[in-house]
Amino acid sequence: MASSSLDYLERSKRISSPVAKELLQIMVEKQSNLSVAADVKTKQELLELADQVGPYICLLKTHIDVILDFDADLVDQLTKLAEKHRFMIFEDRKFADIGNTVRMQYGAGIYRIASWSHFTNCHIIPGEGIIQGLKEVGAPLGRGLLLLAEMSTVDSLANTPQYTAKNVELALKHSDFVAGFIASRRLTDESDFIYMTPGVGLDAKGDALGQQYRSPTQIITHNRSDIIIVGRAIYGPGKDPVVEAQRYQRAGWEAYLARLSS
Ligand code: 5IU
Repeated sequence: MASSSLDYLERSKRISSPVAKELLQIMVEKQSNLSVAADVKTKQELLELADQVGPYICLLKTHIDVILDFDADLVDQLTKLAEKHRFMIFEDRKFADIGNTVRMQYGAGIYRIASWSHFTNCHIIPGEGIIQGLKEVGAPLGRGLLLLAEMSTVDSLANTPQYTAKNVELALKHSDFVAGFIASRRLTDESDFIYMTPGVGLDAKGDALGQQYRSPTQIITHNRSDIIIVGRAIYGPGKDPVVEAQRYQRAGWEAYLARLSS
């Protein structure tokens, strides 16, 4: 049976990645396949947003390098909020350098991403060495990698069949560290991975810089992805993050139930 037709609970028992397993368990417990993309500028904004939306999400996606006043206390507090509300953390770092360099970028520097982020992601532009370099740092800490097999933007160069297929090939080869993909759809039934999709919105169709939005129904029910990643639709101008997080949580979960019954 294709694993996308199994429910999240059944998959949590079978999937090999420990972080994907924990994430699927949280999704079932909280009835949430919503990740909030917290693209805010300050420590206080990030912590406030995480505390507000925390009850409704399974995963908080960060861009830690945009935080003006980043310090080590921020990740301590974020980790506490993740425990309080039971969500996981995904630093959307999009590594893209050679293995030797990403090893340092992931494990060291100011941000020490591997020390606090359950998931991170990379482009496979440099080839297999980037996965090997990240794995050296992340695997001993029990972290998981997501491969950027597709992007949501209108003219992304990642969305070519050959490039996407190479992502799948490398994920299968490194399934001890690769937990899943960033993609608009499920890419393989050969082995189970977790799929996360940005570019999701119920109202706007896109932004002025090439972003495109599709509905939770399209992404979860029809494309068989697992997690919707939603940013500005939740905390943008005039939005109430609690109301919008609840709305997207509901929409994402209904789309999942529709997939199971289809
Ligand atoms: N993001 C995308 N598209 C992608 C990838 C990542 O939008 O293909 I990979 C990120 C960028 C931003 C979030 O952090 O997901 C989407 O935010 P909005 O919902 O505000 O567009």
